[in-house]
Amino acid sequence: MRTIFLSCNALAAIALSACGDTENSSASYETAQSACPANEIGVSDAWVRPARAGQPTTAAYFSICNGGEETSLVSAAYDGADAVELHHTAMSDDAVASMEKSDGVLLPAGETVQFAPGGRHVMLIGVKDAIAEGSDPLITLTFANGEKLNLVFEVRSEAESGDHLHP
Ligand SMILES: [Cu+2]
Repeated sequence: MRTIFLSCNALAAIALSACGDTENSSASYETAQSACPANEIGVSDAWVRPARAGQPTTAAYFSICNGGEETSLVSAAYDGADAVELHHTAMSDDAVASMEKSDGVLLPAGETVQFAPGGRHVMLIGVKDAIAEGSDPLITLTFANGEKLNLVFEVRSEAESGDHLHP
């Protein structure tokens, strides 16, 4: 189990170590994939919408770069909620957005998968206490290869897009 603090320094350290792992480093900054930690899963830009007292659900977002073999994100856990689910917001033929639960999100080798408003997100259901800006909720991601990442999320308000509202 590792705890990753997602600061600019941490991201810089990841970029530097990725560079250091590359024999021929001249081209290593040219694609977004170069920020992938070698043989590991890297998560960046992890944030969660604040949850006010009495608000039972909120959503968490991040981007995952898989520097290792193909695997899947199979679950997420947050102690302060009754349940945590992997969701995908889908648009129906008549342009109505709805959320679907998924049992796993494929992470192809060398690719980045975004969890972002309007798309994939981690849904926190039955939030027990308010999640306020300035706090640092800890969410654990579990992968099919057995790897777990304990991530400190930033609590960040953004314009409401409605994607996190459960029907
Ligand atoms: Cu959802």
